[in-house]
Amino acid sequence: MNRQVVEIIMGSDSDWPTMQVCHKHLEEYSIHSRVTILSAHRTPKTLTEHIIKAESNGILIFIAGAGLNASLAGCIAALTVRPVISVPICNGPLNGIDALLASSQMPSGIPVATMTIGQSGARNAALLAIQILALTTPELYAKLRDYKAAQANEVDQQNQLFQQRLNNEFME
Ligand code: RP5
Repeated sequence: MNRQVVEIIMGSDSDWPTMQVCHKHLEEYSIHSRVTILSAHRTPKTLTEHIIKAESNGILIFIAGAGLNASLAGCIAALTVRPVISVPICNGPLNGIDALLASSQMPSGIPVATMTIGQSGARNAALLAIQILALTTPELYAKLRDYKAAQANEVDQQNQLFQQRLNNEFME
């Protein structure tokens, strides 16, 4: 996909080690995302202007990564009708629980799709965005089917090896 249709927005450059996982995963599906640092608390006015412009420039999905009192995803969701996916960053004294609750406990009427805390969440955010795009892009749908089949195959192999190991241990 040449046109940038996914934007990753993070509250600080300290969120990049987590959000880089999301960016990389999108790239694996040839989805070139735009990455921007904007903060709900530190740059509220720029964030508002940015989201309005991004939507009219063709961004279809926003992925927000923020830690602590993570208002970023909710603020983006307040400004757009595009899907907003949130990745709670694992930092601070509560290790991301605060960010998880902040972005999952949205008031009725303003949905935010909140992922797992940290890098797993960043990967899942990319996959969810790909699944949304796959609704109208058959090549992405096919790639996702292959990915699911490979994942299932990996678990089958793990199980076979595990059964062999158990058998060997039992025979000893
Ligand atoms: C949040 O505060 C950011 O998303 C980041 O996770 C956290 C800490 O930011 P820095 O102090 O590292 O800039 O707004």
